[in-house]
Amino acid sequence: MRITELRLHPIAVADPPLRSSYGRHAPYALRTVVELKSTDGLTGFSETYGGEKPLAALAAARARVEGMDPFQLLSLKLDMTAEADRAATEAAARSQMWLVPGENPLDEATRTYAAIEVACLDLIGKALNKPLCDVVGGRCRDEVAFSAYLFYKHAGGGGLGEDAREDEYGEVLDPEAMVGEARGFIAKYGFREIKLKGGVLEPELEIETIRLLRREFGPTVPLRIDPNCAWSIETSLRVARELKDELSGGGYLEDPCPGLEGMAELRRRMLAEGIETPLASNVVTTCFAHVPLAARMDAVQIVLSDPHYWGGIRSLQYLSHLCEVLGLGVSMHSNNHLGVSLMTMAHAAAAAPRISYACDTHYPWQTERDEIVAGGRIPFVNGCVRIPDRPGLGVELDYDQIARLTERYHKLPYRKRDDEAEMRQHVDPNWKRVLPRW
Ligand code: GKR
Ligand code: MG
Repeated sequence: MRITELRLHPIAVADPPLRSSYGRHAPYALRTVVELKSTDGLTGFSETYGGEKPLAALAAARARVEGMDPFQLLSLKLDMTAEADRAATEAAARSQMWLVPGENPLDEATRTYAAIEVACLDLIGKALNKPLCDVVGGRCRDEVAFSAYLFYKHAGGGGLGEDAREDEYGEVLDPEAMVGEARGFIAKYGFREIKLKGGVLEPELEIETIRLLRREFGPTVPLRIDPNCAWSIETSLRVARELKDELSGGGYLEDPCPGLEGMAELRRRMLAEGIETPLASNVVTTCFAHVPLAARMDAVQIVLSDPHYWGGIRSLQYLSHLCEVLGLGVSMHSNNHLGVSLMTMAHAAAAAPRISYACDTHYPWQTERDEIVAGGRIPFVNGCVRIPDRPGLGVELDYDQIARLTERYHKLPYRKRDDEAEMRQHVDPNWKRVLPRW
């Protein structure tokens, strides 16, 4: 089998005005759908970051990909990422602190390779008539648990004008409203772990939010909070102290403060006070070179994997193994995405045994009107996605939807995610991302 054609579909997906330390989400999130056609008449898919740069990087890979045998992933990986991986030894430069995910030029090669790899594995699964996780060595679970990924948000459901989406949760800018959002998420999807995106309100209010969530759902629902580096070491320590009980029992503190050194110092000071809440990260550990370093410094105890920027599904398996050897835990990070990415994440987690936490997903923030998977939205049952008994990723594309979302992409004035610009336009004309803010 050979790849005959690489097709790229840039799309725009309605997204509510969610808040984080990056700023505010724009009315449409950008994604790219990759399609590989083969000499066997099969088509493999993947979904990745959107906008100009990811699209250009994928287009530049076309000459290498067209004509290749999709089974020969190793040589493709070496060709595309070896140089970037060598450069990644400059660990700090590869951090995800200032750039929104998908915009760091240092992980561009890995991201681009990942999108091609997943589409090749989808092709291989289809050629062998096997689910994707079974063609990379088999699965350790048939269903993958996801967490309720809660965001503070402004009023609005995403989209613009006649294309605006219903606002399911309304404005959520205080602790009580967040409990309402959480109730909605859990009633609708059955999630059994909660992640709160923090770094938005004063830390006292975010502490209060976690306390109310604990009161509402009890200790059997693990809680995690992620302010994306918005707190100083001092503030992080105070939050860790105040939420010592609430973040225990399967919860964690994610990227509270900037930098590997900052996280390591926080950890030392937490342990000195008897606070054992693990620190997780998708900011200071974004590539393999970071992992032994973070372990040695004890800066991170849980690495947040993500097939989209760690180099695909097989890289996630390596990461799972490496973390096992180093005694680190593994969970999964997410960004806005649709059903093709959700299935990629589910297959990746099914094939990576060290993942022991419910994976993050932005999926509930998108709607049926934007789904690109034929047949509509992928269901969560008790907070889990089941690995379908179908070849490859187990989904096909809805081409009418792709056409609609591509048309919308071309009408948009922006070609990259810029949460700061959204803040300045809608909330405060002088808003700047300041890390740490508190
Ligand atoms: O969607 O605003 C967001 C998140 O802040 C996302 O961009 C982060 O990468 O979910 C991510 C995280 O865990 O840091
Ligand atoms: Mg995070």
